[in-house]
Amino acid sequence: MANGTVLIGHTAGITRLTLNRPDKLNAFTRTMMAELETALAAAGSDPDCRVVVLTGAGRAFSAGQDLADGVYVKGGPQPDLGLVLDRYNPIIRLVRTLPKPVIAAVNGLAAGAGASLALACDLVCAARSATFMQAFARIGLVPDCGSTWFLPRLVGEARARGLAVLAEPLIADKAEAWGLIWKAVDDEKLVGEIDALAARLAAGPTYGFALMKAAFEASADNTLPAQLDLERQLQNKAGQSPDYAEGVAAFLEKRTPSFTGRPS
Ligand code: LHQ
Repeated sequence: MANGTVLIGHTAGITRLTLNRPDKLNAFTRTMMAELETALAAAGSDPDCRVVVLTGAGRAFSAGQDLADGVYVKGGPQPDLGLVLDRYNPIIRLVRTLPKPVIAAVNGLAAGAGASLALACDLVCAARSATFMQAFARIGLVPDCGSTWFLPRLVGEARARGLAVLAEPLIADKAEAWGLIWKAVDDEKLVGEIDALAARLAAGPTYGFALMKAAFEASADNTLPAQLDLERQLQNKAGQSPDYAEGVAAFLEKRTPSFTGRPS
């Protein structure tokens, strides 16, 4: 989409989705949510897409919900924000269930639903100048789009609650140190770092990655015995993939594997 609120690019197995409302710090409008959901679903079913990179245009990743897009009308009726979340939640579910890795390239501030979206991704790399802000409390809201689920799991209850209640920006270095994100990199190195990471994952065992995502997703609710059973089932599937055969053959032949990413 050339002039959309989400720019879409495809190269060599990599789909790049760029939130594109830089003047408004890529705050989410209804249009942007719809375009992102459509683009993610398309990337999910595109066999030529083996990794998705999600980033923002300009100086922010995303400032979260566009507060001027019908979620508040001065003197008007109280809105049902649950209906607003009915538009976000499918996006978060898609990121989590997409059968390929999703990388968040957090180029700048990620606030509110923008922070939640980044945290939903499989790998989060942030520019050192980026900050993560659970902005919700600043406007009397509850963290949403999965943040109350992601935060305690990533950083523990104490830090999760502090981030939510205080709604202060957390710098990328500290986010990395706390385990909120994978990595903070120098601003000028972010694009190169993401390109290298995306190229590496695009050449990876995509089907295995999809099964891996399913395993991690289920682990949140599973007992260890149930998770062991699930791993057994998933490994059975992975073991029948051509990438397993190729991976082992390449190891034994002392060469680099050439993965197709396909289940069969
Ligand atoms: C914005 C926004 C924005 C509109 C910057 N909206 N224009 C919420 C509601 C409903 C249900 C579902 O769930 C949610 C989830 C959420 O995401 S709640 C959290 C919503 N986000 C916020 O509360 C953050 C609001 N923004 C800010 O506090 C500041 O803009 C931050 C601290 C992010 C950045 O400050 P500055 O660097 O000083 O930039 P700025 O404020 O000057 O913003 C630049 C422009 O972007 C400006 O527009 P303008 O036309 O005046 O130049 C802002 O109005 C616009 N903008 N965030 N969320």
